[in-house]
Amino acid sequence: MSAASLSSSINVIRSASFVSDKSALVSNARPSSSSSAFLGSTAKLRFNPLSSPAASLRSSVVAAAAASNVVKEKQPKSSPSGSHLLITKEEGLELYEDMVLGRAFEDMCAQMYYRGKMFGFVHLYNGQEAVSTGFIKLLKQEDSVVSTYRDHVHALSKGVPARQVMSELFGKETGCCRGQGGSMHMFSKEHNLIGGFAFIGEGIPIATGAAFTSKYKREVLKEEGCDHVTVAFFGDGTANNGQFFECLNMAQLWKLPIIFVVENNLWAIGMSHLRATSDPQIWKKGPAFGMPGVHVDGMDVLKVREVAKEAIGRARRGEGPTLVECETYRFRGHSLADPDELRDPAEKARYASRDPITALKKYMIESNLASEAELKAINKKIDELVEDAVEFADASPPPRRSQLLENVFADPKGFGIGPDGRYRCEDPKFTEGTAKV
Ligand SMILES: Cc1ncc(C[n+]2csc(CCOP(=O)(O)OP(=O)(O)O)c2C)c(N)n1
Ligand SMILES: [Mg+2]
Repeated sequence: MSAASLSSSINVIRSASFVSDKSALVSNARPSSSSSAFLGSTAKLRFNPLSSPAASLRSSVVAAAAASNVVKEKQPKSSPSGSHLLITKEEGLELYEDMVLGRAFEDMCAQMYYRGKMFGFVHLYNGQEAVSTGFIKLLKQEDSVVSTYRDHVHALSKGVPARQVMSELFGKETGCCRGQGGSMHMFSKEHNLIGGFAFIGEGIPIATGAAFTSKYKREVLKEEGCDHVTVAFFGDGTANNGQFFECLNMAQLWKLPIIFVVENNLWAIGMSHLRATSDPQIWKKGPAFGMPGVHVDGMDVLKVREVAKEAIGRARRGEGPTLVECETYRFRGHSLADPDELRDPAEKARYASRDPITALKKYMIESNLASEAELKAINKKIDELVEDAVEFADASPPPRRSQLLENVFADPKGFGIGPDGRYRCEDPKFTEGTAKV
């Protein structure tokens, strides 16, 4: 790694430190020890040193080099206005509304799933909202987002209407994929949501390709103003997959405008992060490939947003990719089918007490950025919006049968569907070989 890239990575790490300092305001109410409770579950994990010397080494590395130590390298920075606030009132209200939307929408999803309105697996994002909101609310419509199977909230933050997301979950024709994608495959061309991907790691090369497209348009096709960036979200477990490393290499080699955002919620289904990876500090893999790596408290939307600003800015200026590890936590099981019996109740309680929505609310009120009544009004507005989404989805028609072969065959009309819209296989003499294909 060159000295230049090393110093650039240190700068980014320092900027995260600076954020952590300032936005400690968010955590004023928390005991100071909990405001830097990184690697909370993994630090607790016990290894048997006799049976696994490597594991015991790993455990001490974690204790010695938890990212909270990284963020202790503080750089004091005064704001030009002399204000200590990281956001304006309008920005704060936008962040609050987006996080409340994500939470309320998914709480409703759980209800609808258990009432049998949705099919297949449904993975909720409860607890991780600060990551989606912190990044996506800084993006333009033309910027791209690539998600995973935990994709509803990314879609909402990117501006896909709640009605369309809920309808997709209900498998209805009015869904953003006309009911053909379902929970794990949200997609919207209009909003440049390039998709939820059910196979882990599958979205990372797609995102890398999208970022390559932006660079190609700008540098080869000379498209004026094409400074679009791509943000790829994926989990800690996924960061052990090969595509991740291949894409880090390509992205840095070609200085692509992409941000790799690892949502490290400490678990991959029932597998603890520390048990599955040789070095639990995922952000370090950025500098290993020559790009900045940042670790940030993913339960704090203001910290995430500051790190996101810097990474998105770098990408837009053509300075290349950034790897950001957001330490976060999911408040529910892996999917709605998971009884969530493996995770330690004390760990769950510890993260529940750091709810990112509660923290932002407290910051807004204590900083006189919003009153309790204003925030309540937002909650009410969102409740109504989610109710409306459910009613809309419920009343929407199911996809027509003719959609079945769409996106499967290049020309479904010429293949399985006749000019009258009926399936060829429904022709009376189809089995006698008389159907014209
Ligand atoms: C290629 C592939 N292998 C295995 C799976 C099964 N699988 C589904 S979710 C998951 C764990 C992913 O964990 P993580 O990346 O941490 O994401 P999280 O669910 O925590 O958001 C696995 C292994 C899959 N979907 N795709
Ligand atoms: Mg995970």
